[in-house]
Amino acid sequence: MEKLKIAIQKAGRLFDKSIELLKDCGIRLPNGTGKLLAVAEDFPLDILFLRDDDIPEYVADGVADAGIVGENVVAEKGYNLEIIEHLGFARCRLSLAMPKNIDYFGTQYFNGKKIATSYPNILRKYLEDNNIKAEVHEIHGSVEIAPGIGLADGILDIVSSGSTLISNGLKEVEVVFNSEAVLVANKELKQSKISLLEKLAFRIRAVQKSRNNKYILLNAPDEKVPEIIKIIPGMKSPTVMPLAEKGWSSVHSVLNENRFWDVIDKLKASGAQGILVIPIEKMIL
Ligand code: PRT
Ligand code: ZN
Repeated sequence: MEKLKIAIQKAGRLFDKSIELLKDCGIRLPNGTGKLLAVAEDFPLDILFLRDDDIPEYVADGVADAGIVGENVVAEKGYNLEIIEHLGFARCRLSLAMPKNIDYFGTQYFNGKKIATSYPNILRKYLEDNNIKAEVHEIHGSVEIAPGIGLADGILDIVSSGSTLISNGLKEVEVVFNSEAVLVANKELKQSKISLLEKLAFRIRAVQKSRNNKYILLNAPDEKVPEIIKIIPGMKSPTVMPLAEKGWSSVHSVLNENRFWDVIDKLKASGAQGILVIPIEKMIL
């Protein structure tokens, strides 16, 4: 039987979330780590555990059919891969940073300067696009200490909270690239593999949707129901059921996480009571 081979990071920031996502997609892995390859139990899938930097190349070469990796790594390696889904975790940005006590007057500050980074390709492209002539100094690991030891005038590095920059006396001055984990695939898969990949992507979308949405139940006086329905329109239309107490109804709907508190405030103002919000496990539209 045809199988899909997917590469994920063997240890690091992407590992737990990658495993959790596969699990939420109904794919179980045998226990025990440290192996290069695992065979999934209830989906025709083999999982290869690799260093994240190697994933784009393995997928491009066809050693793996697909992979889960940061968009930053995909962009830096430059292979021609298909981005199938954005996965919403390992969000970060690649930013230019410089010593905090030096004035920054715009991108031309970096003209004639030396910039340290582990992302030379992304940096060179940015410099070219912005007409900056700077020296690119490629280093691996601890990029943030380069200005402090006189190795560079600035850096291009991954930022998430920004605390690493602050504790090294640096300030973030330009966001060059926004990144999150993505599912990538080889562009020349055979049809049988594409079908499996689509099946996996369908499950991933259902998991993602469910994470962004909540099931909401509330009680309201009948005369308030039309107003409340406008606030929580639901997937197709909300469910409205009479309560045992005359003149009252229960309204059920689905609520997007991004609008959560705003919607709750509006519902309360409209006379909703006994509001319950429940996580959704899967959402198939
Ligand atoms: O061993 P392997 O090569 O597989 O792993 P790795 O050490 O190269 O990568 P890893 O596990 O550190 O990160 C994997 C991916 O996670 C990256 O390629 C990014 O896509 C994503 N990611 C998300 C991050 C961060 N957030 C992050 N904060 N990767 C690194 N960092 C580091 C960053 O290098 C910096 O030193 O955290 C520091 C900044 O964090 P803040 O919060 O202080 O700003
Ligand atoms: Zn790496």
